Amino acid sequence: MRTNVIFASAVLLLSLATFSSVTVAATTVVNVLLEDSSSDTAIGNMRMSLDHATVTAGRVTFRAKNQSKNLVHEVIVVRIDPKKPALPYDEKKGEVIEKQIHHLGEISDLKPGASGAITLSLKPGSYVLICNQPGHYKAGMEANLLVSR
Ligand SMILES: [Cu+2]
Repeated sequence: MRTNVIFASAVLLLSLATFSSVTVAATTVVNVLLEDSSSDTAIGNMRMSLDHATVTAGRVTFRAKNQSKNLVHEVIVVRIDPKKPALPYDEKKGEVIEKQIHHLGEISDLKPGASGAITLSLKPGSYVLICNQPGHYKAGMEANLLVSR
């Protein structure tokens, strides 16, 4: 009888351990706020802000909300090359050159008030989220994200 109790406890502990390792591997959610002077007059220009500066490597869900009253915004997730940290930029178009960056995925063309999400599997490294509507990147729509081990 006593052996059965010990065995049952061991099984219980084992399943708890399995459960917690699953919990650790769960997806991290990063909320992304897209704002400009139409959503908040205190914002001189445009802004992209994240509720995390660092996340652990693995699955990351980005949930973006466009707070603008009149502008389309978007979120592009870019992995930064440590040897070339500056993103290539086309001054004429007012856009980051998407063909020349490590473009991992995007939540494109969010209408004013709209929300969207994307889930990516991220390796450790430096990343930047940008809005590449013409002029928006230089107007301040970028946010850094560090992915740690
Ligand atoms: Cu934008």
